[in-house]
Amino acid sequence: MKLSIAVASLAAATAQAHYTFPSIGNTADWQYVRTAANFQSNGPVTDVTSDAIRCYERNPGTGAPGIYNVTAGSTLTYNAKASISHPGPMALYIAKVPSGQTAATWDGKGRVWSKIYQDKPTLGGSMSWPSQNARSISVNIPRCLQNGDYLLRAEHIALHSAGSVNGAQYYISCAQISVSGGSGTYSPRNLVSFPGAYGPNDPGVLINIYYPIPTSYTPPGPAVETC
Ligand SMILES: [Cu+2]
Repeated sequence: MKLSIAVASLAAATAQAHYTFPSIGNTADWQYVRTAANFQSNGPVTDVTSDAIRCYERNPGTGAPGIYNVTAGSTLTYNAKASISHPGPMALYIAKVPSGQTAATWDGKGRVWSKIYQDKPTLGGSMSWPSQNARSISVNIPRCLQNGDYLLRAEHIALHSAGSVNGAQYYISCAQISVSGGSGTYSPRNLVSFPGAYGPNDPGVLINIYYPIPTSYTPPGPAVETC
């Protein structure tokens, strides 16, 4: 009895250490965000070459119920549950849904993703991460986007055990949005695919953040696009 309680509380503590990104704005969990495979376990993706690195869907091919309307140039919050408890970089990517599909039907495959948000650590002494313990991330939806449907991919990479290959943990989900009011001049310089954008040996994901403490940090993937 004592042992089973100890095991159960250990499992609960482990699950609490992980997190999901289940909602945007003030909406219900998994209403506009595709249900992630870790919706119960909260566990991460660790293989950057797997299809799970794209949107980490529980049921690939099944969209979320809704598509969320967003005005270009506005700020959208992408919410974490419970909180981003591990150290590491936060990034957001966006991909335009091709004609004939919607944000609820498209799979997001191909070199279609561009980065619209990336945070970086404060260096010196130790690395401190802007997103650590945050419950949401605010992202500016570029004012220059073309109007239409997009997938918006949230990604936090936990680096606490990233000193060995495939030790980095990827917490991911994809939201379904429809953008209006954009100026239409968005022209990303770097488009990447998932999988494909990252390798398991990239310096930003194969890194010991504790010893020796790094004096620089390069996040994986492309540069952030600007309007
Ligand atoms: Cu964790």
